[in-house]
Amino acid sequence: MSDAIEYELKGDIAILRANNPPVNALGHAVRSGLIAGLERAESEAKAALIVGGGRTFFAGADIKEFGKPFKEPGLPSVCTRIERCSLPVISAIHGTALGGGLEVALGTHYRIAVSSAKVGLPEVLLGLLPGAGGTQRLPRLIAVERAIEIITTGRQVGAAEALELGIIDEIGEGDIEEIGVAYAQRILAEGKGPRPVGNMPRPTPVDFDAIHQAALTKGRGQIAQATAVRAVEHACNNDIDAGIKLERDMFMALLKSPQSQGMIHAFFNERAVSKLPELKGVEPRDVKAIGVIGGGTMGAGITVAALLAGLDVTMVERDSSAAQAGADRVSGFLQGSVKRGKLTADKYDAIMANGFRASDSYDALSNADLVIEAAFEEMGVKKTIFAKLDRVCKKGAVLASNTSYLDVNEIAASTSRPADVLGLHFFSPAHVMKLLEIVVAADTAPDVVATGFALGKIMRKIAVRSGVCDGFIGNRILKTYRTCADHMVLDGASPFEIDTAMTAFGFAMGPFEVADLAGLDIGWATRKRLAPTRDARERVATYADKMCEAGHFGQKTGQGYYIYEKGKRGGTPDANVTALIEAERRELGITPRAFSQDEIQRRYMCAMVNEAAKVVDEGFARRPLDVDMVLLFGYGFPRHWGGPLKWADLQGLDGILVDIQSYAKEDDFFWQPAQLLERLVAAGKTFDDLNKGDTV
Ligand code: 3H9
Repeated sequence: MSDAIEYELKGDIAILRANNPPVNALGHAVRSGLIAGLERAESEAKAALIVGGGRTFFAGADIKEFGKPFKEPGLPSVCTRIERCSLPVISAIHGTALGGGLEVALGTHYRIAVSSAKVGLPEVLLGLLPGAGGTQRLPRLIAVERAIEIITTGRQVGAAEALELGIIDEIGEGDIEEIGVAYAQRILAEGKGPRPVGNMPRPTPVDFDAIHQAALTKGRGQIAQATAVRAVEHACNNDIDAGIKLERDMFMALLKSPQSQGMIHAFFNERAVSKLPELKGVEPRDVKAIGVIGGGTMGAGITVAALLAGLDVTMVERDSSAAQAGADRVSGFLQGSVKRGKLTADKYDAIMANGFRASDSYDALSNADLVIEAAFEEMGVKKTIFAKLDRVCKKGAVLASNTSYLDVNEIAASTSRPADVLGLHFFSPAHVMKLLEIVVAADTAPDVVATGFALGKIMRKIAVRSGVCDGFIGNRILKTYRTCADHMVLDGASPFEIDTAMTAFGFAMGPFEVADLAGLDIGWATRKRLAPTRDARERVATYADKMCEAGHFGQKTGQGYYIYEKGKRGGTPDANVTALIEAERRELGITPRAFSQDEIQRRYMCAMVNEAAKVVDEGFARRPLDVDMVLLFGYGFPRHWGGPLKWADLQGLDGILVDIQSYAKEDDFFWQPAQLLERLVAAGKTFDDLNKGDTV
């Protein structure tokens, strides 16, 4: 028998205990261990109990095996074998029974769980659908609409809800194996036998066409959810074996799709991105109390994220009324968390009484372990603040700037302790957005970098290392694809067409909608800042400056690219913007041409990929996956493409290079092909090869 399933006979009960840390993924050894265990149980026991050793029941199929040749026994046949066992089979669930894990449990005849356990079918979050009977058994066990909802959202269902729905039969408290054995004994004592879910009546059909269409619309280009709806439909029209076969075909088709490859890339790399080889063995400094300079939206957001992570926060503002306004903002955000049920009222009171204070004096920071400056984006302002921090902060305190593009080396140089300085670039709203760029300056000490990553972990952020360049990883790439969008506008596309094309690609919002949300004054200020050093060959759209001169700063002024009416969601295209664009085209002598949705998407993505390749080649991002995670978690890049460089790999790098070279015939200043892209194409390699340690 395989070590991955430990077998123990306890009286009449055969215990099959998973031993495949960390999450008991259902790899080949586990699957064959389950089959062998059942066979042995049938010869010597009266019931079988399946339980997870360690911290959890099975967390699903082993995702690392996907893409490799499948080895028998496959998970669907394991679940069927369990279901057809001549003895009653019981699963005892703790931790998380997810995906194939829940499918194993659905194959068993009885299910008990501890109250902290969670169950779910999160396959759609990997671009897949449950492929071991989940779409056939769950709707036989619970109401079909509820099964569809659980399968298409991939959400984790708590034990209490699972009991109410009928996914599990009982909740017990205490040691999971003891609970499971006691439950199995009770089942034997009551004379109960196997109760196969597959033999339960087929679910009653619902309006599958409407549900399928709704899933397609909601998926914004993602296909897994809608495909899963069709798989559940098969449960209504087929016996269990035929349904499982159909489900299997659909699962295999999705597994080969670029979307699941993108999402699996995202799954592994959101975990890999913060594990830097250079930090192996480097101990982070202790961080319990932090300071935040600035009580604006950003400072308050950072404060809230830190407070929710259990840190003590002192906020400093320039005077007492600004400190009060900052404190009010923090309290408002936290009350929002209470309203949404994310924070209890008691916890809110405790935080406001003990964990947080706002002050107008830098002296309040003398005990802070780490300070994050989130003040106005102006080098002079930053230098003054860092000089003050240098005076008041204790030795060894980490001094961080939340700047989004300024030179962190220059900021560090304004202190007597540049080794303690780094950039911690949060994204607004900082208590919501997952991305944190850890900006490592020339003199930043390794343990300060490690402290940045440790803080990211405590605050549940996706922390990505960036070198110091204008805009760091994300905003530098953003600037390039935004410029590409501006060029398309000059040449004939409307901002609204571009937004439509990019939301169809999968972005939650198009670039012009995002600009309206962020405020158009930011881009205006950046253009003014960069104007003196701008290359004469650069094409710059100036209609946006005219919008700003007329006070169109986006959503906050009710007018940007779109007009926003109070009480209405979203905006409507502003005809004045179209007029300004047309005037500029006339001035420049441009005859506008039509852009198809495909061309808009292709040019936009090529600009993003080309700049991202330069950022990697220049070393500001260490690996392509760093760029991918920045765009996924900070810029709304669709997860089902895995990130821009994974998208590029999936499209084929040679085609992308050919397109960039053809665009360069129109504008060889903007479209300079990245040398890394050229080298990868020449070597027949992908960005993902670089993630795995390859070089070109
Ligand atoms: C499926 O089941 C398909 C079937 O329907 C049909 C098949 C035919 N496989 O997240 P953590 C690794 S699809 C391989 O940091 P946590 C993970 O990479 C699957 N590895 O811990 C990490 O490795 P490392 C459906 C896996 O406590 C380590 O375990 N199931 C798998 O924060 C610890 O993970 C899912 O989609 C796996 N299935 O969260 C569940 N899962 O240390 C996916 C984890 O090298 N997993 N690893 O970085 C999760 O959601 C979370 O990992 C879980 C634990 C909630 C379980």
